[in-house]
Amino acid sequence: MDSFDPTPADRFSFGLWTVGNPGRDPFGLPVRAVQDPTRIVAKLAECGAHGVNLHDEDLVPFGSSAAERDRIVADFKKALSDHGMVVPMATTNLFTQPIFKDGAFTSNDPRVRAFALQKTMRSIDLGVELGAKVYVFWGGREGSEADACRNPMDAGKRMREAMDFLCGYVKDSGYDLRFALEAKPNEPRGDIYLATTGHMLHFISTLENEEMVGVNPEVAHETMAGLSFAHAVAQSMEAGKLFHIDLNGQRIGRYDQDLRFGSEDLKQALLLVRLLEGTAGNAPYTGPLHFDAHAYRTEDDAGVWDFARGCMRTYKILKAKAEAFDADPEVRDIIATRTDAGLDPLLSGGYASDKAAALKEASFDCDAIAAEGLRYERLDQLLVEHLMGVRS
Ligand code: GLT
Ligand code: MN
Ligand code: MN
Repeated sequence: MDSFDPTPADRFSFGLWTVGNPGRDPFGLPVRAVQDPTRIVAKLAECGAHGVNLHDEDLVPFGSSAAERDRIVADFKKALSDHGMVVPMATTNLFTQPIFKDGAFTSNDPRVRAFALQKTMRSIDLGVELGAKVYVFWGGREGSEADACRNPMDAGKRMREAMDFLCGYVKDSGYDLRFALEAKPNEPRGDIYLATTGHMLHFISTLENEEMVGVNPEVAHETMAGLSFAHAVAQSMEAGKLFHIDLNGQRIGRYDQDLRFGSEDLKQALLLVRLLEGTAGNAPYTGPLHFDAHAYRTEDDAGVWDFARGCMRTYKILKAKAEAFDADPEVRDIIATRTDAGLDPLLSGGYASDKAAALKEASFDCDAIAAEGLRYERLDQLLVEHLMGVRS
């Protein structure tokens, strides 16, 4: 036990599908037993997590009767209260059942689109019953291989119609629930619509109830496309749209690996935690910290809980590193905000014709400015040394 062991105050959560992943992959059968959701709640609480998230089908198997549903939900609620756990987020499985083989909300078949809305409304009811305040949409099957099958503009329109409809449902039902849209560029479809967090941010601005809708970026999903995850998160935070986050590990160019948080690219992980915690001075993210990852296929049950504790400990260790880095006088000196009494008033507060005139007349010693070294080699080395533990 040390100060990096998680406690509920850290706001860490895991999906039932993450620590419950039995280690199945497209080439191999499961290597671990399926766990009852109530056991997952108990084990997560024991590890120091605060919340558990779920898809409708993670808890209530597809096709269950109303009576079975009620019994399962009652048992789950009891486990939550017995172990002091909450459900911060819920979502709909719109990808496992064969009916969704060509998408849900973007399907060409009105019957599929209608069924997707029905399933989502029922799943929203379940999420709200369990206390969820955030509802995630990951459109894993909303994409194509034979792209001529539908005009991608129609896919966008159908997605908007679905979101507008479901926002209307939440409002009409009087629910206190916000939506968080999760992007992923590929897998399981060849190309998935709205492939990055940036695509999602623009899409949200076209919705009828855009204030209800934000994003749920995932480390693996931006990283698999070779993009900077920290930049996607920063844009989301700056727009007031970071409603939820999926933390894990991933190497560029690979399939969606969903590895233990911080197990790949520690430098990016540190920069991410620095941003989320606001150690460099920005307003921190205060929502749930969800790990959407799973244990290696080599692990038994004990290995799953090693994995879960590892995700949470690494986050807390990186938080301490980020705090030390931003408190380091040499770092502060290098990244101190530059001021210029003459130019700053011209650069802030938007356009004015006198500012434009002054800027057009200003003179700049371009050679002298270009010749100044910015000390970023030293800055990055300092970051690496903090990370490696030789500076604190
Ligand atoms: C699935 C996907 C995740 C999503 C989950 C929510 S399900 O595991 O790969 O990234 O966040 O639908
Ligand atoms: Mn995810
Ligand atoms: Mn993923």
